[in-house]
Amino acid sequence: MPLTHAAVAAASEALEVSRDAAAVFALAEIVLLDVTDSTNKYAAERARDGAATGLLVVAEQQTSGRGRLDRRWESPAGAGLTLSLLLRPDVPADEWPWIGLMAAVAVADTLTAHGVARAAVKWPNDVLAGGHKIAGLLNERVETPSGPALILGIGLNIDQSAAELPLPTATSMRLATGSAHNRAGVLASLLAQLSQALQRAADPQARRTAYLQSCATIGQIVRVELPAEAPLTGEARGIDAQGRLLVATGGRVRPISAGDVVHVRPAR
Ligand code: BT5
Repeated sequence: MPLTHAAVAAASEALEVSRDAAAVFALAEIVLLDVTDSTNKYAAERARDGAATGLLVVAEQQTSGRGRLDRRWESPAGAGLTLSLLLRPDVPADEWPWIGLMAAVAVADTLTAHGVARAAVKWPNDVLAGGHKIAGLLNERVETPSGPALILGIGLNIDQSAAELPLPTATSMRLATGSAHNRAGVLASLLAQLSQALQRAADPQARRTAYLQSCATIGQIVRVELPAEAPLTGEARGIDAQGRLLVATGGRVRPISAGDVVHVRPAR
């Protein structure tokens, strides 16, 4: 069923409950688009034009949905959720990665609340269900005349059949649970979870605990493709205060701030 503006606005009412407590995240404006190239691109343009924190952009279809490193996010019209949230976080830039990490936890928690088994985060912010990718996040810092902004981009597979997914290693809520899900309802849960998660992002202890609980990467032998050097393999041991993945390899522990992780097998 297509999302309507009324349904998205109703979904955002879930936020009213936590609005007092969560000054970090109140929806200022909702844009629902039938089609756009990329909601992240749209939100970034609005950010450069001065849009305030709390702009939510939801698209029924993206013609050029983006992943990290110029990869693509493929999702048929109306099958999943593709959205971006513009934030202007009032915290130092080295805290920003935690906002993205917590957003991934919010997606995993939303899936769990909707009956998806074994929903977990793969560091840094892919979301898996039973080891298959069900959601991806693309978080981008954008420089704007009124200061830097953070665009949180979320693609979540809801109604796709196996044939509508780009890879055999991908899944959707429908495939994972065997039943259909109301997209407006999923959006409402996701916004409420995001609101909570973004509050937690400001608390070093709470965010670390929440991330470690949700993250399937720790305790795995991982292969990490690094931006400018040869891939490395080692045991993912934990995350540090900056949210970097700690990988034990070649007799030392390397903090990884950016890279593509493959779970090879459990460490023990
Ligand atoms: C991501 O990148 O997973 C981030 C995806 C973010 C998409 C959202 S949608 C709303 C917002 N607006 C945008 O333009 N983007 C964001 P990455 O980790 O680089 O993974 C990309 C890879 O995931 C692709 O190369 C495919 O292999 C795979 N992929 C593409 N579409 C997928 C899907 N629907 N489900 C699972 N995997 C997919």
